[in-house]
This record gives sequence, structure tokens and C-alpha cells, in this order.
Amino acid sequence: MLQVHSIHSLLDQELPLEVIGCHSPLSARLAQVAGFKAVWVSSLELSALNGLPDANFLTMSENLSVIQSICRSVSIPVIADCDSGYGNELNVYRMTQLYEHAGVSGICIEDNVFPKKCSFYEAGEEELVPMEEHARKIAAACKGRRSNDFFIMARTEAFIRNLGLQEALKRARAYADAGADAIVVHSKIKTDEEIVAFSRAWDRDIPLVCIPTTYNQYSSVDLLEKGYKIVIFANHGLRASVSAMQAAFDHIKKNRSSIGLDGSIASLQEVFRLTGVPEMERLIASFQFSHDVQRVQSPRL
Ligand code: SPV
Ligand code: MG
Repeated sequence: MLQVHSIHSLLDQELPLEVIGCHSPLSARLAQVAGFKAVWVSSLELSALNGLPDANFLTMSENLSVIQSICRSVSIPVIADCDSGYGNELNVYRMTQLYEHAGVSGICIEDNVFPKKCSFYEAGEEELVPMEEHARKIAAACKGRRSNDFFIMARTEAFIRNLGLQEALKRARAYADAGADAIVVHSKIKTDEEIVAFSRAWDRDIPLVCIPTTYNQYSSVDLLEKGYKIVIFANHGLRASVSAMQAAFDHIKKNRSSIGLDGSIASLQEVFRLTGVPEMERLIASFQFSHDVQRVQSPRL
């Protein structure tokens, strides 16, 4: 499955770079089959998959074990949403090493206090970590990576906490100066007002990333025109699968049968194809063949 390219090289090829959220090897494979060039392993999706709020309930090791399986299952780059980095600079340093070793192509670290809460929950009283502290985490991630191709995204939640444009810019500049390869500007309003104000004032040479969940009226091409080279569609796969399962389960419960459902759910053949059954069967046949050859060639005792 290898054949991963770096995020830098994808950015050199075609813009905008559209990244889609996933939460499992199968969902990542569906993204690859659909033609996406990179996936985002979303903390919201991973938490939801475990029936949990997106609030740092899962440990780094729990997340890493799924992310490692995802890396083994696709040949496109995997970007891991690392929340606030699971601790301080030292934790971020080791996390970076572990994630790079697992086959991840990039990470994103946000300036939330640990334990973080999803940016879309009702705003609590939580402050962000001091800008200097987050800049140190970004520098620690840069120090911890082996290859400069490993893509480090710094995310500011200044708009999410209603701290305004100047605070968002000040923080993003500090993170860029600490070595970030890209800045994620998160916003939860329903228009492009904040992200456009930000990109107009942006004066560093690294790309901007946006996550158009609440302002979903813009295409990735619109967002590129507004200054965002990377666009993350962070949670649509999970939401689509929730609706699809709800509809199928409701149908079976109501009808006490699955009659009439086959047209709207994947066939078993499709599931077999997506999970490598044909490749497995070819492998079994090759084992059989080598076994036969060996039996013919081995002298009888
Ligand atoms: C995620 O997908 O977990 C993100 C993006 O961090 S969001 O949920 O939009 O904050
Ligand atoms: Mg997240």
C-alpha cells in the first residue's frame, strides 16, 4: 500500500488540496477510491466512532493504533488531528516521532488547553494556552520529526474563542515563526467573514488551511480564491455513515425484514472488493501452488 507522497509535493501538484475526514481503515480507503489525495483522521470522528464526545477522552495510544492501521490501508498521505498534542512540548516531541514512525505524513496541533473540547460545543470558559507555549509545542514537533517532509500544521482557535482577528494573526505568526508548515484558521460562524479577514492580513509565506463545516456554502475552489490552499472536509464521512445506518436500521426494525433494502446498501461483493478479498484469494491460490510444488519436489521419506 505504500506510495505515499508528501503534503508539500501534493501542494506543488494541484490546488486546492481537498482533504477528507476519516476514522477507520475502511473509511480512509473509501476516500482514496473516491479520488481524494489525502485524508484527515479527525478527533471528532474517532471519538464519535467510540461513542464519545470529542473531548480528549481517547488517549494518544488509542488514537495512534487506529491511525497506524489507516496508514497501512491507503497509499495516500494521512494527516492526523492531534488535538492539543496530548501534553506539553516534551509530549509533542515524542508524539511526533511516534506518528512519523507509524507512517503519518502530517499532524495538526491546536492551541486549546488540554483536555480540549470540540470547537462546535457551546463555548465554555476555557482559555487558549498562551501563544508562547503553543509556539514551543510547534517548535518541539519540528525538532522531533526525522524528515522535513513531515508536515506540521499549527491551528489557532482564536476565532472559536471570540478573541478576534488581531489575536488570531498574532498567534498564527508566532506559530509560523516557530516552524509550522501551514496554519489552520478555525472558524465556527456561518459566513467566510473571519477566514477572509484573516487571509487578507496574512503576511507569512506558508499556506493557510480552513475547515468549512459551518460555512459550507463555499466550494474548495471558492476557498482557494479566498486564500486557502488546503480545505479539510472534516466530518462528512462520519455524518453520512450515521444517516445511512439510521435509515437501514429503521427500515429493518419497521419491516421486521430487510426486504427492499438491497438497493440502498452496499452489496456484500462491494464490501469484499473494498476489504481485499480478491487479493486474499489470489494469495491463497499462490500458497496452494507453492505447496504443491514443494510436495512434488520434496523426496518422500
Ligand atoms: C476534527 O475533525 O476533529 C476537527 C475539526 O478538529 S472540527 O471538528 O471541525 O473542529
Ligand atoms: Mg479535532
